[in-house]
Amino acid sequence: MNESKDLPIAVIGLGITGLSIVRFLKKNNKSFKVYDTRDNPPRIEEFSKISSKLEFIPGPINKNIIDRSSLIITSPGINFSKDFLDYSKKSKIKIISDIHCFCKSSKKDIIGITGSNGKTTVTSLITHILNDIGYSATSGGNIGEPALNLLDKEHQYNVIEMSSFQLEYSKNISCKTALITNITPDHLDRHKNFEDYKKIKMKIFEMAENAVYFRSDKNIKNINVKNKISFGLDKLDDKKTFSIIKEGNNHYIYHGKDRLINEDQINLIGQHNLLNVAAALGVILSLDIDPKLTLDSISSFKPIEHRMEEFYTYKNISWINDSKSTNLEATLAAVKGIKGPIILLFGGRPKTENIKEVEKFFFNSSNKMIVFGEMKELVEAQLKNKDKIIFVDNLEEAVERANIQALDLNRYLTKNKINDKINILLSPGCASFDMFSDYIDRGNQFKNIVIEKSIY
Ligand code: UMA
Repeated sequence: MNESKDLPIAVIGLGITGLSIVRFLKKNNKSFKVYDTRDNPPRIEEFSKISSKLEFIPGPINKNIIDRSSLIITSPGINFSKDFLDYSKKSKIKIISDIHCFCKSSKKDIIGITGSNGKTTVTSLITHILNDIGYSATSGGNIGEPALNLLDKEHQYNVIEMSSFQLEYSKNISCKTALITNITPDHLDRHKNFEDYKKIKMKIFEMAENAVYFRSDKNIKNINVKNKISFGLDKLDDKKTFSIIKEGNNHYIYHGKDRLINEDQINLIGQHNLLNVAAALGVILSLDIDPKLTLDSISSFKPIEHRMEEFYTYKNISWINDSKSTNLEATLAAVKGIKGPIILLFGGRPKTENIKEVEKFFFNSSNKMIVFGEMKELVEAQLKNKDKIIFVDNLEEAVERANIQALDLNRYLTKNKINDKINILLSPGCASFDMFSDYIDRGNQFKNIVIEKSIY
């Protein structure tokens, strides 16, 4: 930390991250003030127990804060105005993230994980594998537990999910291994443009000892790290590569020339999840651990809540909660990996104006789409297959209509002796804020509606 003047540090935001920053600063005997635009931010009560209320200042985030502070440590959800950023540069007051502070303070190995999709699954999977094979690992960051809270209980490996919001205000973070799962446009309402978003994501490799990356992704390039390990969809013999290869009806993960594991041995649905497993294997290899030692651990890993979570099956119908899909790419990846017909629950607040690519979803003529929320307008205007699309007003109605469609289809498949499983998939491809407080609330409501109605 670099305090240039004898002024307090400004902590911006009093959510879970803000509170973790406050605890960190108190432990290090630093003086601080906390700013939040809300009078009653989410963690104000916990804050009052550990700090004086005088250290909390509600109100707009403006230049006065820069004049009154030696350094700014920001929460990820803050979108600073250009004026604010320009003035902080001019005043030479640095803005850093909680992740930046964590990386500078941690004494253990950090495995940093970012990407537009899959990062939470990979973070959990790596943590699970490492603990299962006898190492000690813990996870934090964007996955939920703010990274700074881990400093009190550091394990051999800190597996940290890093969002673009956190990386934006992080510099020269030195990960033992840094991983990018993939880069597709996301959060463009927050970042200047896609180029800027890519640059922010690539910052994870600055100072990393090892880099693991998706080699089939054109957006991940010019990695300036000595030891590179890749995963992709083409088979390479090199021992520093992992590949997903289709043989017969099955997909396999290869390490160089060696076949490691097949999709039936993994409890995760979809091809994108095989890539997530390959990414985790890349990280394992980067730590000089033999990937063959991890196969049982991979098989025992269970899907995470709200990410391709198959939570209910009845007859031949499987209900899958993928509420974490908050962008189109996540939804396209989800449907691509599923075998059998899909009834897709799609909608919310769109993050992009062009959704024509979603037409791909109708590659299977039995697929149907049920659309809700603000996305309805774009679907109405841009998608052609209207006979396969049903518009509804809320999630409850979406569940009811999906169930009717699935039962109809099931009758047809049974009559024609087709043995396909039917998938009802909530993979909204949108932000949730038009109808829910966040993706977790959306996923929980979905599961509750299905279970309460005892759908059959
Ligand atoms: N807010 C205000 N005024 C303020 C401060 C915050 O209105 O003065 C609002 C923000 O605009 C935002 C909300 O409060 O809508 C939360 O912001 P925050 O920065 O206080 O968030 P935390 O509660 O600390 O949670 C953050 C991450 N949230 C965001 O990046 C928005 C959590 O990721 C993360 O789990 C947590 O830190 C621990 O690291 C959530 C997320 O949605 C799950 N992440 C995005 C994603 O995965 O796509 C990046």
